[in-house]
Amino acid sequence: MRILVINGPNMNLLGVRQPEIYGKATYQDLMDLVKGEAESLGVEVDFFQSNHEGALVDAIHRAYFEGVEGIVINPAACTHTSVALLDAVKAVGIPTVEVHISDPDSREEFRHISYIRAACVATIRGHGLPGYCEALRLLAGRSPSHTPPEGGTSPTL
Ligand code: CA2
Repeated sequence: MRILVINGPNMNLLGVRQPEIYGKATYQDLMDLVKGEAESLGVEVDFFQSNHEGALVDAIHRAYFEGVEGIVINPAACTHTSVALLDAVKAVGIPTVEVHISDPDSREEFRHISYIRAACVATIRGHGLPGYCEALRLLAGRSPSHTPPEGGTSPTL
C-alpha cells in the first residue's frame, strides 16, 4: 500500500517557531517518525510539503494518477480557507485522513471551520505528531476502495 503524507503552508517551519503550540520537533523529525511507523506497518510512504495551495491540489491529482491508495493531509491554514482542496480530495476519491497537530476547535473561531473535513474518512486533531501515525494505521487497516487509473502518470502534471 502506498500512502502520501501532505503538509500545507508553514509546516516546513515546525520546531522553529511557536513550540508551545506545535512542539519542538522539526519537519524532518515528523518525516522520520512517520517513516518508522510506515515501516512497522509494511506500507510505503511519500511526503509532500508546500506553501502554495495550487501545488497541494497538484499533489493530490498526481497521487491519483500514480495509484496512491491513501492520503494523510494536514492542510494547515488551507484547512480553513480552501474549497479547492476539498474538491480535489472529492475528485480523486482516495481515502484521506485529515490531521492537525493542535486542536483547531479549541483555538480561534476562524480555525473551527474545516472545508476538507467533508471529503475525509476521519479527522485526527490535537494528538501532536503521533496523530500522523494514527492516520497511517487507520488507512493501513482499510481495504483498498480506490482503483488507480490504467497507464501511469498524467502528462499534464
Ligand atoms: O494544528 C495544526 O496542525 C494546524 O493545521 C497547523 C496550522 C494552523 O493554521 C491550523 O489551524 C492548525 C499552522 C501551521 C503553521 O506551522 C507553524 C509551524 C511552526 C511555526 C509557525 C507555524
